[in-house]
Amino acid sequence: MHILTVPDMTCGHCVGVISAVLTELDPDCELSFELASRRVEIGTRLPREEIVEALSDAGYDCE
Ligand SMILES: [Cu+2]
Repeated sequence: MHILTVPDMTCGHCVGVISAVLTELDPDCELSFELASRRVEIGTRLPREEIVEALSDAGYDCE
């Protein structure tokens, strides 16, 4: 489980893009979005660095 903060995740479109990126990386990942606080919870075995890199490539820097 990783918890990331994605400052540029501001609307449902962003959630859709991020969801698609993460699902492509790991079709079995479990995602929970909290738009107001810009948080994403990601249940996956993927290493955190791989997720951060993929989201960055998609235009969403995160920490
Ligand atoms: Cu958006």
